Amino acid sequence: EFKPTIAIIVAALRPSGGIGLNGKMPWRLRKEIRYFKDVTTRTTGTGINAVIMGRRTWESIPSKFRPLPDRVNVVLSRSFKNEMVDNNVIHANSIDKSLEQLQSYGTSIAKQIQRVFIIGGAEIYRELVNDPAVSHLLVTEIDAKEPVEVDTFLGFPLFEGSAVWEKRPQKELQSFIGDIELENDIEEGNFVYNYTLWTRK
Ligand code: FOL
Repeated sequence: EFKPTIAIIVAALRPSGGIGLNGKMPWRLRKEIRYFKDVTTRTTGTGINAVIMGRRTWESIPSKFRPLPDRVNVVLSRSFKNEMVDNNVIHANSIDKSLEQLQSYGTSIAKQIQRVFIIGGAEIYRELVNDPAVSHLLVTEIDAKEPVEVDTFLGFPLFEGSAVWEKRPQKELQSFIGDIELENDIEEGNFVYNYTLWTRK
């Protein structure tokens, strides 16, 4: 049976939940993007991870960085008619179809899909956060010293208190990410941020 761990990963401003501006992220945080890359890529043993994203997030990734290397990339769009694999990128029109495709793709390349990361954007987070298959949220909580303009938000309540999700102790995050180094209160320009893990209550 194919039951990979499915986690949402996102960086969001507190307390607003802002995540985007004009189709891009409102910041460029070099250590944070390295954390994203390390966490989404890291596996134990022989498997490979997958990243699932919406079509607009795919378009927001600089073309020199996509498909994100060493991960199976899945792009979701309602206008994809059939599931297909094109240049190592899986196209699908639903999460269920994505998981089916991932299972058979993993078999075809003789690598098990270990973890699946939902990497956005807002519309995808909003639709998938309520799917009980999503067991973990990896949230980078960003505080801004000076106000930041955003036009896109995490589509679900979290920082104002969630009836569904609870923040876990840092040692549980460390155990989830293995040997990746965690730093606290990282400062970059206008921003100070921390990495957190949330699970269902
Ligand atoms: N979650 C977190 N915590 N931080 C993010 O930046 C983030 N970004 C997205 C989704 N969840 C996130 C979606 N946007 C790249 C660019 C945009 C993007 C996701 C990834 C990207 O180019 N990543 C490269 C590394 C690029 C670099 O080294 O500058 C990669 O290989 O992952």
